[in-house]
Amino acid sequence: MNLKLVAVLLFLVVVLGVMFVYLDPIYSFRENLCGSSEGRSENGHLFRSPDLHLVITDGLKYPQPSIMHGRTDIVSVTPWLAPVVWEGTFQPVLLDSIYQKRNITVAATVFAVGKYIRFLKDFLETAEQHFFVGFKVKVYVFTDQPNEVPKVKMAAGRELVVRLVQNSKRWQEISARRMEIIQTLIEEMLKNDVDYIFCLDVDSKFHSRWGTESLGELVAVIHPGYYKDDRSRFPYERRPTSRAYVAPGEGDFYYCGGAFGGVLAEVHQLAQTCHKNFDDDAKEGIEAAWQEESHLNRYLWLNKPSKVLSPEYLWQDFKARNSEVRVIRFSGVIKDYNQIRPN
Ligand code: UD2
Repeated sequence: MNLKLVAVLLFLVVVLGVMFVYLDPIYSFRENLCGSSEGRSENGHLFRSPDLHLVITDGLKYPQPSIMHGRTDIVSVTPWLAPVVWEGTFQPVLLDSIYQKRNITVAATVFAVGKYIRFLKDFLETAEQHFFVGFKVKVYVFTDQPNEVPKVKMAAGRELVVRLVQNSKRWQEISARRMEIIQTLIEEMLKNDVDYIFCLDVDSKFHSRWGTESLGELVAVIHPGYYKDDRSRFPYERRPTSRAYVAPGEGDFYYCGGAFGGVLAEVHQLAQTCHKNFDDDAKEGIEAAWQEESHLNRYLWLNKPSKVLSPEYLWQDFKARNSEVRVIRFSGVIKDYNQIRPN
């Protein structure tokens, strides 16, 4: 082969290589971003519909919405324009129709370690009655006593997955270590068909609908105990030496450790950050005032939730219902800490 031909061939190989390296990711990125539906616009350009917007079923009927009339006793949007979900601010028929079309799967995690196993039956039975009814649901139960997990009849499309975890001598450790386990679970789940995940306390029961209105990228629940208080009274971690520290004059709301969720990538980042900060604090001999709940609150101060659920989504049975709470959807049961905690 003469030298000129070799040079031309080499040149072609380099040009093709450059095109592959630079153009392929651009096309792949566009495809990933745009999804699969494809069409041609009027002027002949190829376009792809991203379907990121909400699509309803043609012919669906529901009450006319208004931007003039609605609830006036509560605030239903945050200063960063995330919805705050209260009864009367959403239309279940409309939202269910949108997410049925998307054929979503929702996962829930719940930990029942040591004596907390006694709460699991009610949690699971009431979840069957109220949590994403009519949708594909996977409930992941983490326990040190897999044989004690109650047999609860689940509807078609709903599944219970039991995972073994270690017990601990300290309840604080059990509660806080959930973040690490949730982080690992999500890393596994990414291969599965799960779209959203909610992480919930076991010592609670569902009393009313918890459904598609709660879906969002990063979802947090306002704690029922502090939503009328000035933020100086919130039980944030106040020692600057902790990675959960929230300074005076900072913080939006006090969020619950007992319920949060969102899409997998967002909840993964939240769990990973809270787990790492909890561990790094521990190495320096510090444990935040409310363990992972304090780290969660620090995280959600810096990383604003895209949807906020009102205290309807985590009430406490010992509290009388306030008038603005028209529906209690999920509520912590009354428990005797001396009876159930290991320390
Ligand atoms: C609050 C939070 C909780 C957590 C904790 C601080 C709410 C309603 N609860 O509740 O989520 O942030 O403060 O650490 O916001 N668990 C066991 N076995 C045990 C102890 C705990 O399985 O021995 C699990 C169980 O799923 C329980 C959860 O950890 O629901 C939280 O523990 P908790 O309910 O005792 O925490 P509590 O009431 O202080």
